[in-house]
Amino acid sequence: MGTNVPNANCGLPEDDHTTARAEQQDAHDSRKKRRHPAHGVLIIGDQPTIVFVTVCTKYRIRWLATPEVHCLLREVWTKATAWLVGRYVVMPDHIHLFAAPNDTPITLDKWITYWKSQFSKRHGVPEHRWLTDHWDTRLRHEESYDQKWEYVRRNPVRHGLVGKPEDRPFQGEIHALRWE
Ligand code: NI
Repeated sequence: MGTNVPNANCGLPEDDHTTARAEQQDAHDSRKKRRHPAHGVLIIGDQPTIVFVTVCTKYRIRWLATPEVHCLLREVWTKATAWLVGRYVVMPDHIHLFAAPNDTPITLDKWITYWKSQFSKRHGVPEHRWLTDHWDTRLRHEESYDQKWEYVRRNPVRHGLVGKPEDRPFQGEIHALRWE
């Protein structure tokens, strides 16, 4: 784990994302270069698509890692089925998740906007806000979902959260995404 200097990378230390560069660095670093994330997710024919998504809280306020929020996120994701949430990690100020389109014309961006607003409506805490934008990147075909998950799953250790119960992340899987 590195020093916890807040920066533009979702509040992550710079050395957090020196391994498994593809999706994590796209997710976090594109913000520094562009100010706004690039959304380049294409769905190509019948090829299976898995997208790695990072969603942050507004001002990186740490309100996500509670049982209530985790439970509601799971409910909202379970109902918002245009895209299927696979494995995910809920950190205090950001979420990493994998998602796959569920035979849908609804874009990833619209789907994310939808579940964020559903969540906020039901959560009912006005000061708990989402960053408007998000980061997404499509896994390249030769990449392994399992390997990416292993990397993301270790996020809490790299974030230095281990041993701090109040910051303990929440993680799980809603749908088993097919990656064949
Ligand atoms: Ni992270």
